[in-house]
Amino acid sequence: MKKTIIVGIDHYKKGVLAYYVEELNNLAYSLGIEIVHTFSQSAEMTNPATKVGKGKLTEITQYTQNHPVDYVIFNDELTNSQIRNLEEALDLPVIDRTLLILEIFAQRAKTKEAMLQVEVAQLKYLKPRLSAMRASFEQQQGGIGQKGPGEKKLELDRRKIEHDINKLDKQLKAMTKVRKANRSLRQNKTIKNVAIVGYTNAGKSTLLNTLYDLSDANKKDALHVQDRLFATLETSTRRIKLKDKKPFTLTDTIGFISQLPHELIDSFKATLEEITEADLLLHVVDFSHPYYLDQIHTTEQVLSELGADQIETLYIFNKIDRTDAILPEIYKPSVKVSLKENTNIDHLINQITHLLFKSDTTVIYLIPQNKGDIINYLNENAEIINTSYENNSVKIKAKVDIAIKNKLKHYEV
Ligand SMILES: Nc1nc2c(ncn2[C@@H]2O[C@H](COP(=O)(O)OP(=O)(O)OP(=O)(O)O)[C@@H](O)[C@H]2O)c(=O)[nH]1
Ligand SMILES: [Mg+2]
Repeated sequence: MKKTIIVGIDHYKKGVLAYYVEELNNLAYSLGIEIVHTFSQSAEMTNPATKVGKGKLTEITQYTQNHPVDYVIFNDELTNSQIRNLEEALDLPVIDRTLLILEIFAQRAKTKEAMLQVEVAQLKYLKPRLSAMRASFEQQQGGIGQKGPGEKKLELDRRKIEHDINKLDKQLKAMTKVRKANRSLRQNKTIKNVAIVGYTNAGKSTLLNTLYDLSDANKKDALHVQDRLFATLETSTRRIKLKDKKPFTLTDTIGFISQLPHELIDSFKATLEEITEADLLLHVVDFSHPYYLDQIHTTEQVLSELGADQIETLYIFNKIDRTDAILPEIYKPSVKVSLKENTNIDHLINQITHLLFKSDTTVIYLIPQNKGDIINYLNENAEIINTSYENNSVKIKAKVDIAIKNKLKHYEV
């Protein structure tokens, strides 16, 4: 296993740096990198040229000269010149949090679209940092002692990157078109869209699986759930039809993390559009996490960056099998659940359907029995309260939305 040290600048409130370092630890570990030491630097002592101050840099150099270390990972994003200065001083490859997250996304991406999205993000990150990154890549490849290629080559590479970004962007745009078309097909059916959001590892995919499991469907392909950061990099949508309830679509997407690289948010915009166009957001929170409040805050920041902060939201405080904490008052409406132990799922479903369909009205229809298609349509798309038979007609009391109400006006009694 490769060994690294972590350097974090403490510009957080008390104790929170330790949590970000722990998170960075997990991220690095899943790339097969072991953290051997952590340095923290108070925010007042930073130096714009090297991020850390002179004294800290000496301290770090002394450590790396006397211990086997392969990388230095910074918890904060670094500029081109900071990377260059640090690599010169430390004589080691320097990586920042952004690059680490990009690397994980690159390893986890499975679909063509996700792979393209990550590649574009990587190129956009790389472009302004080309000269510095080259040194670190060469060192990683064992090219120690070799001089970096000349400026001319660098210029060529920059142009090639520009060209590649444009090319990949075009391919992504084509995929976005297909995705849009699929989505508008769904919207034609006046079905409501629900999107699951939340910090990575909160239980989003587990939530989709739980609801899908309770749903009437023939074939059930469960989503991949795992106890690690960024298990999901693809968007998955399922039609959920719970007993006696109206159907809706449910979309699971990538989790958020603090300092989620802008390049990633940008290139994943198409995937994340499912969120901005949702009728309701289910914000899943790992309630057993010591810093769950920070995670909620981070998630809400990304949502507002996406322009999705005005969408009605149900907070789902998950993993109550692991905590006795009291629900925070400010996050409402909310529900406490354990998706693992299936605690409080009925309440969860009622909350979701209440929020989603609260503007529906109760209507009584009298439909001739030979109009089977209309009866089926109601059964599929409305919440049926009761059904009875009168002469040659079916009397149906149902809760319907405005679109159905307009469409079936003719049969109302
Ligand atoms: N103890 C406990 N663990 C849970 C609960 N719900 C989910 N988990 C576990 O939490 C881990 C993460 O679950 P996922 O559903 O993959 O989380 P996610 O939010 O989709 O994560 P990413 O896709 O990585 O963003 C898995 O190991 C789940 O089994 C719960 O109620 N209690
Ligand atoms: Mg997931």
